[in-house]
Amino acid sequence: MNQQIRLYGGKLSGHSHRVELFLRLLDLPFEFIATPAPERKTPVFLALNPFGEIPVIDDNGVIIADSNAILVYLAARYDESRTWLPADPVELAQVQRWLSVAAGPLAFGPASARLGTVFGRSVDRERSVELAERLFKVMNEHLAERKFVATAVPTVADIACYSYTSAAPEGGVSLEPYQNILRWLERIEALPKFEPMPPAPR
Ligand SMILES: N[C@@H](CCC(=O)N[C@@H](CS)C(=O)NCC(=O)O)C(=O)O
Repeated sequence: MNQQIRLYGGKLSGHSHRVELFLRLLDLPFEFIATPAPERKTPVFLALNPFGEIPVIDDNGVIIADSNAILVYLAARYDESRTWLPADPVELAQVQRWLSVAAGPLAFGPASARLGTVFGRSVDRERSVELAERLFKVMNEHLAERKFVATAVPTVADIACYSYTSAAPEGGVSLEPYQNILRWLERIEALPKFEPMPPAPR
C-alpha cells in the first residue's frame, strides 16, 4: 500500500516551506516530520541527506534532498499537465534560470539576512542586504511585464522564489520599493490551497 509522502522539514525554513507549499498546491497528502537543527546531524538523518540539511522527502522509498530537486521531482512525477515544469526547451531553461536564482542570490541575500535576524546566526549582514537589494531590483524589473518569473503561468521557479522573498522583511529587507514583486507575491498567494509560512517569533 502506498504511504503518504514524508517531508522532513522545519516550519520557519523557507527551503522547507517551498516544498510544503508545492505539495499543497498539487494537492498531495503528506506527513510533516519536524526536524530541528540537532537532529539534522544524526546518523539516521545523514543517511537521508549527507549534507545534514532539511528539506528531504521520502516518497515510498524514493529519497530526495534539496528543495529545488524536490520541486522538480514532484512536478515531473505528479503534475500531468506539465505546466509547473514545462517540457518546451526555452521555457524549461527559464525555469532553471530562476531555480538558480533561488539557490544563489536569494539564499545568499534575503535568506541569509533573515538567518541573522530570526535565528541569530552569524552572517555578513551588510553583504546579505546588498545582495538582497541587487536581486530585488532585477526581479522587480523582470516582473514589470510578466505575471510569473519564468513562463506565462506559475512554475516551480515561482514556488522556489516565493518563500524567502515574502519573508525578506523578517530579515530587515523591505519589499515596499518593489511593487511588481509585491503584486507577484499576491498572485502566488491567490493560488488554490496556498498556505503561508508562519511568521517568525520576534
Ligand atoms: N540547498 C538546500 C539548502 C537547504 C538549507 O539550507 N537548509 C537549512 C535550513 S533552511 C538547514 O537545514 N541547515 C542545516 C542546519 O541548520 O543544521 C536546499 O535547497 O534544500
